[in-house]
Amino acid sequence: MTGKVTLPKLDYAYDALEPYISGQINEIHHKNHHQTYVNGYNTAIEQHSEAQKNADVLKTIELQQAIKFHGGGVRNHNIFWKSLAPVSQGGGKFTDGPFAKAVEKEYGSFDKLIALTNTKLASIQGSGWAWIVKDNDNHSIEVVTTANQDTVGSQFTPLLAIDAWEHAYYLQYQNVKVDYFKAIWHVINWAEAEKRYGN
Ligand code: MN3
Repeated sequence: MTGKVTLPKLDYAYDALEPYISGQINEIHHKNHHQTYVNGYNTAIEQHSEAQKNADVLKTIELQQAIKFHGGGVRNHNIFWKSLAPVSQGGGKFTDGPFAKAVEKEYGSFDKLIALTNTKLASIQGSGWAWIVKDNDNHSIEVVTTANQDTVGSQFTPLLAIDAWEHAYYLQYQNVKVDYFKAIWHVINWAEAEKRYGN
């Protein structure tokens, strides 16, 4: 079947984000969790296409949740891996392009944007994501959260995605997720945000 989504290769080794995110977490997160969303999405789309051929209205309705969940999982993780970089490849390093200037203008500093994002991350109940996005109408930079594998809509250009599911940190940080939220900024790929902001 054409149009299948695939698991993207990472731009860095699994252990390249240590000590902030362990190699074990990255390997399981990529090879198992992300792969599961890829498989789930492809299966649901194939079933949807079959149901459509059969004019099975109920089946197409029932498949919508699986498409939303696994499709969100695919897109969110694709953006998540790009949102991270090893320190040796610029992880954690602030930029000074148009995105950086907009951050300064709207928030005062990168540190204030990080503090706001951490507050939003901490407020997520259960599983979800925090996003630094560009509003496509007024071009402002916003911090938004989504529940489960919900993704941000086309109203926003996602600049950075942070995974707040337990599978993203539990093996290393256990219940102290606030330490994961503090640590991740050491490997945030601000250059990626700069690139996405310009597009
Ligand atoms: Mn995840």
